[in-house]
Amino acid sequence: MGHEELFAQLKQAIIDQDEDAVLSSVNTALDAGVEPKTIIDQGLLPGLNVIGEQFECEDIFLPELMQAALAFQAAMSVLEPKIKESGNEGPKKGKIVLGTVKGDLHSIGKNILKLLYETSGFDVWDLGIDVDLFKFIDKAKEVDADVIAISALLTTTLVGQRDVIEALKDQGTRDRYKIIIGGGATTQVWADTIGADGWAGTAYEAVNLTTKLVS
Ligand code: B12
Repeated sequence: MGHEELFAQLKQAIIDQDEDAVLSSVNTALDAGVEPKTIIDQGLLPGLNVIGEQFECEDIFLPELMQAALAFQAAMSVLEPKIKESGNEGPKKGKIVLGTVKGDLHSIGKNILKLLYETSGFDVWDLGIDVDLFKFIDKAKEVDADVIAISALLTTTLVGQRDVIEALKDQGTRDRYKIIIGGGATTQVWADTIGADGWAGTAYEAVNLTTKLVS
């Protein structure tokens, strides 16, 4: 089977919310020598985008959305250790406190970002999802972080990113950290509006940007 066909199969398995099919397609692709990161980018994420569109058009509903997310996460449990194996053993680049804002339960993009940060030589403190703004601030202070990276997927939770920046300003510690924001609902314009130090549309761009910001 050619790679294009494998990607189509991976994408379709996510669209079908079929965990077994996702896992067997992932294994087929790995056996065919496809890189784990390529499996994610060319197969699984395009499938998740279709799921998002179908949800928006009300072709599918929350249970299907959740099922697709679970199938995606099952694939990540196979791919993540393989990506880590190929990780960076060189000198550490910096300390990052990462999380998804208060009220927001989306973790997939944040987890991909965490994985890429770790394999690119950063130390990451992942606070998880639904993170209170003071948790970001307290953890950053505790570990003497270089960067606070904040994810948001919903237009209703975006303000959580601004709230972290405003609270840091109130405490007089805004300039101690680089603040980088991202996640489906965010834009460069939003990052500029709230005074973040950077925005990236993909986890790969985020790692490059963060590397520049801390060097
Ligand atoms: C999977 C999913 C879910 C899953 C999440 C499971 C999980 N563990 O994450 C579940 C089922 C829980 C869910 C719930 C909901 N969801 Co939802 N969900 C999605 C879906 C389909 C995919 C999201 C995703 O993981 N994408 C893949 C990742 C890799 O993309 P990403 O997060 O954007 O991350 C990339 C970049 O943005 C970047 N990045 C991410 N974080 C960061 C951080 C930094 C600092 C940087 C620099 C970069 C960066 O790197 C990543 C990799 O390249 C999207 C549709 C879509 N296409 O995005 C809807 C979507 C985000 N959900 C939506 C909605 C409405 C909901 C619900 C409100 C539905 C409901 N009625 O209950 C709830 C909200 C729950 C809550 N309080 O959070 C809407 C949001 C609309 C809006 N603009 O506000 C979307 C867009 C669907 C739609 N089109 O309507 N959802």
